[in-house]
Amino acid sequence: MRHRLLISVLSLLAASVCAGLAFMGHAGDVKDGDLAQYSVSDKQEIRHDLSAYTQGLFFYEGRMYESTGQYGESSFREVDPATGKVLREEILPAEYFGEGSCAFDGRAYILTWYEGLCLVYDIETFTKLAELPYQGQGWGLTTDGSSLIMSNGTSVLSFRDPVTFMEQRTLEVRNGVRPVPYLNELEYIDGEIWANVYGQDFIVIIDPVSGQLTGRIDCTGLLDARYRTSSTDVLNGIACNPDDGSVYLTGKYWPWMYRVDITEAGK
Ligand SMILES: [Ca+2]
Repeated sequence: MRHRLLISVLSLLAASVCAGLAFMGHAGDVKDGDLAQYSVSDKQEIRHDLSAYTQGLFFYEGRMYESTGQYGESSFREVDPATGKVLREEILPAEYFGEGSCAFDGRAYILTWYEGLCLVYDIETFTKLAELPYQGQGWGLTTDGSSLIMSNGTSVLSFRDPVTFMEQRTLEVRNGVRPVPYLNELEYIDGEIWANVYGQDFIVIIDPVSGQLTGRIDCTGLLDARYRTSSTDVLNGIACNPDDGSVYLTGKYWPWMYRVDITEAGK
């Protein structure tokens, strides 16, 4: 619960925080005076399948699930959050590039990148129930408990009906006036949307009503340099266990995932 309490308290202080850091690497483009800055203050290492090109990570009823990508390597699996061991696995058809995933009402939803289909499985039996079509690319997926929330590589998130996958509304994510593109893996935590940004070592926190960023979590160095190889790919994968508020982060082809404490930078 630690991060929840800190974020709740610190959000009240956000207006007084003025880190003055440029965002998205474009110095001078955006003033981040209203953006709360967080970092990983503590982490617990948990093994992560080195062959997992992580696209989605989430908890459902106390169990952790992960979806992975790449043609011929894509899968959906249940993972032991204590050991990282893969407990169950469904290999996706070789012509599907797995993307983000989440669960709603006993069903797991797994996006595909270019295939335009959301794969729906019974989360208890891993039996495929449906393939729901959508337009455009699929990147990240989460749920606020009533809608599914999807990213597609742009700055625009779409809210979708869990039964039909039809789009209900869209939300442009902005930092001030500037759109924030490349939104990737998503996690709905305590009324806000956390999002990986493709190729970046930070996570953004998004107000799901206004689309404005409210915070930025610096994850630089989360995966220690000694574990990096030529195969190591980007930070991607956010899961929160609502039972205890614990947050887990990982990356594509990372040897570790981390149960993390998030605190305001400099505190
Ligand atoms: Ca997630």
